[in-house]
Order: sequence, then structure tokens, then C-alpha cells
Amino acid sequence: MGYLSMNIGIIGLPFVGKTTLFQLFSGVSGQTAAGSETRVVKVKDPRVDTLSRIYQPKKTTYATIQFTDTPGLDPKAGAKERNRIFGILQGVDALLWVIGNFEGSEKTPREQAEDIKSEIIIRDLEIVENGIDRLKHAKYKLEKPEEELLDFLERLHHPLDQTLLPGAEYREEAEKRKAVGGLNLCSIKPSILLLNSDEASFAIETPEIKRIREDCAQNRLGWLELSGKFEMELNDFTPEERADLLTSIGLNETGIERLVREVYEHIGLISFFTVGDEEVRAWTVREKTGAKDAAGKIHTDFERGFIRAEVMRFEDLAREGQEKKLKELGLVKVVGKDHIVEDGDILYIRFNI
Ligand SMILES: Nc1nc2c(ncn2[C@@H]2O[C@H](COP(=O)(O)OP(=O)(O)OP(=O)(O)O)[C@@H](O)[C@H]2O)c(=O)[nH]1
Ligand SMILES: [Mg+2]
Repeated sequence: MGYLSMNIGIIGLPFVGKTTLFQLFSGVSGQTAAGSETRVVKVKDPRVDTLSRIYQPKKTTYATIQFTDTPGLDPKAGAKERNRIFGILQGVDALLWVIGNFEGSEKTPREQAEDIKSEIIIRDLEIVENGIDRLKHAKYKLEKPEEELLDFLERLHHPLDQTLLPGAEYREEAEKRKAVGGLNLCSIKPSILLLNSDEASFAIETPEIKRIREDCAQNRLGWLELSGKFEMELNDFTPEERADLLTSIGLNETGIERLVREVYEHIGLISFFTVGDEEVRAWTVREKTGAKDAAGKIHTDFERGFIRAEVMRFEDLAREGQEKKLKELGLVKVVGKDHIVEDGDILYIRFNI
């Protein structure tokens, strides 16, 4: 199973630069509506461009990732506002915690991280407690999946007030249980903390920031530092000037490139490709996806009628320049449904229905 497109919810206190980052990532500036908005962003994988040069297809399709912007989460705003914001985050696959680290931020990065955590926990505790209550007091004998859900919620209930991201250790288990997915527990969703610094504070690791970074590592929270406003301003420059200015703060990639990499790494996503005269296309799946499931991502018929797959490696094709060469060199492998798809595989599915 793969994602049609991973949806990442942006969460954070008011005025920390959420919308600025959202616009930076989506490449579209201008005022966004006061509420929320979702935008689809192409994953600019240079490997797709290379494949496109080789095949000269009619169509080139990049993988996509979606971002959802939310209004500022204000701990003082109360339950109704909290519910509104988490309502917007219903169904997102991952969260991006935005922490403002610039002159004029009302709260320190640590306080902001604690606030986000508390808001998530207050919300999740309510869901967990309601769930336990409902299942415990059901007027019928629970079915097996319900019993398992109750057991899961009772175990989750306890650690929910402990660490920075208390639900993370339950993530894998939660992913296997359909009933948990429907609860939209934000403490379990893969999450990345984004420290949004200005130029003056960028890459300066104060003791406080060091601690947050260590907390992130311990609690399976991804980490990324980026300068949203600065990078937004770079859009007025030519690509060459932009690259130079990024280098001036020690970077060789844009914010969105770094974020996409962190998202793929942190969530365990990989890309595989399909190629041909018609279309060159990138696909996103979870690590350890089998060839048959990957085929199903392309088309349900490919999964149903899966016979075998032919696999080339991107780096082989990029080096040799043509498919024919790889065949001569024996670099096109024939694999069965259990072949674990690797990042950079180029798949051709043989199927029959
Ligand atoms: N100094 C400084 N100001 C910033 C930075 N990033 C954003 N801002 C300012 O902070 C204000 C809020 O930016 P937004 O991107 O709208 O913040 P937001 O988190 O979406 O705000 P809400 O949606 O109202 O919660 C704007 O006036 C920005 O110019 C930064 O890196 N440095
Ligand atoms: Mg905003």
C-alpha cells in the first residue's frame, strides 16, 4: 500500500511563520485565506529529469506531496478553537511542528514545543478516554478488533503525558490497526519539528536548542532548521544568485528540498520509477513494500494480475544511458511479487488478467 500523496499538516503557535513556510514550499505566495488550505507540491527529484532525458516521453510526472496550513494554535484559545484546528488536521499523514526562532517571538522555542505537545496530548487524551469509555461500557460483547482497540487505548493512555512525543513508540502498532487510524491521534503521527530561524539565529545552537534537538532524537521527532522568510525573499533573485545566497548561510539545497528529504527519511518513504515513451513517472511508497503492492499503486490490474517485474537500477541506467545496454550487461533483473522495492528501482510490471 502506498500513498497517493502524503499529506503533511503544518501546526504551530500563532505568528511563527507557518503560512510563510507553506507558501515557500508550494512556491505560491500571496495571502492565504484565514482558515486552512491544502496545496499539492511536486517532488523535484532530479532522477526524474535524467530519466526523462533518456526516454523523451510524452509526459513526465513527478511524485507529489501535499501540505495543509492551519491557523495558529493558541493554548489560551480553548477547546472550540483546538477542535477546529485538529479538525483541519483530520486525515493528514504526518505533522510539521513549526517553531518560531526569530526576533519578536513571544515564546522561546522550548516553550513553543511544549505548548504544541500539550495541545496534542489534551486532544488525544480526550479521544483515548472517550474511546475507552465507549468500549468498556458497550452493551454488547466486544468483537475481537474492538477488544484489541480497547487494549491498545488503555496502554496508550498511560504514557500520553510523559515525553515530547509520547505516542511515537505505538506508531507501528497503530498503523497495523485500522480502527486506530480512524481516531486521528496526532501523538502517533510521524512528526517533524521545524525550527524556523531568521538569518541572525540560523545554525546557532544555544543550549536550549541543543536540548530540543536531543529531545527530538530521543522521541522520534524529525528535526530540521530552516529560514522561511529568508528563503522566501530569495525568490526575487535569479537561480544563480539564490544558490550563492543559500551558500552564504551554509546550505546547498533549498528549504523544500531539505524538507522533502527529511520527510522521506523520517517517515521511511522511497521512490521508484516507471519509464517508457509514453510516460516517465516517480512513485512514492513506504520502505519494504513488495513488488506486487508497488504494482498496485500504479494500477489495481497490475496488482491483481501480477506475474513478475523487471527491475533496473536508476544509477545503472543513468550511467549506461540506455536500456538496451543494461540488457546486454545483464543488469535487468526479473523478480517475483516478494521483491522488496528499493529506492531508485525502475519497475516494469508483467501482468495478465
Ligand atoms: N523576523 C521574522 N519574522 C518572521 C519570520 N517568519 C515569519 N515572520 C513574520 O511573522 C508574521 C507571521 O508570519 P506567518 O507566516 O503569517 O505566520 P503564521 O504562523 O502563519 O501566523 P498565523 O497563521 O496567524 O498563526 C509575519 O509578519 C512574518 O513576516 C522570520 O523568520 N523572521
Ligand atoms: Mg498562517
